[in-house]
Amino acid sequence: MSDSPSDEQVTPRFVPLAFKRVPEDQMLSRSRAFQQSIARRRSVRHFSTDPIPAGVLDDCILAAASAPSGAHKQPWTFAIVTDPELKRRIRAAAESEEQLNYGGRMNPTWLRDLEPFGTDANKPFLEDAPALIVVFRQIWGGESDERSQHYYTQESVGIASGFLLAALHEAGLGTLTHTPSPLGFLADLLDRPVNEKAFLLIPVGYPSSDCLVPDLERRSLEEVRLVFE
Ligand code: IYR
Repeated sequence: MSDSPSDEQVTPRFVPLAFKRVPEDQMLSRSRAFQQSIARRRSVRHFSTDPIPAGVLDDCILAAASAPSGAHKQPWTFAIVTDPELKRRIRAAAESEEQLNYGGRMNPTWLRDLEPFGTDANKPFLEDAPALIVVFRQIWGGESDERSQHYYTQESVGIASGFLLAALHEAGLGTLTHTPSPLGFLADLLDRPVNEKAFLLIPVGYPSSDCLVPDLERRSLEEVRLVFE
């Protein structure tokens, strides 16, 4: 007798892992090449309006959706927004929240910490970028009357978002990890069900030709790495 969804669960068939060992003499050049490529990724706040070639965003989303997740629940939805009117509404909603943030909802220390980045409540990139990808986190699965539990959704969606940023960068696109706060308006504007919470808003496109970025330094290997031998 099966009286709950978990009773109906089937144990997956196990199959041999199709793992290809990289020859040892190529490993260091590959790890170095990836490190050097991803280190060139920068947060882009000034976008060209040029469109993105068809299919690129779909591939990147599939790469993101291949991330590991708690109990393989795959608790994510990725919304691609290119509709100018919808982008305009997202910008308006984000800017009205950010006006409150910059107007005092962020404390003085926070505002001072943001000064080097030159950010303010004005968010033209939400309309200039040819696409916005909104990452939603599913706090549970299925329909409300037959919910399935999801696990480690923050970690799972965080990892998927990292895959997505890396894939978009490797495809030749600029991105920003934008977190207008609070993010609730995104689920409303995109008509998402109650189990989906907006996690991250990622403007995507080509940097504008006059795009400036802050000249930042990254922590060195010695600063970020511990070795226990
Ligand atoms: N969400 C605001 C403020 C902001 C906060 C942090 I922490 C940043 O690293 C960048 C911005 C905004 O988007 O302007």
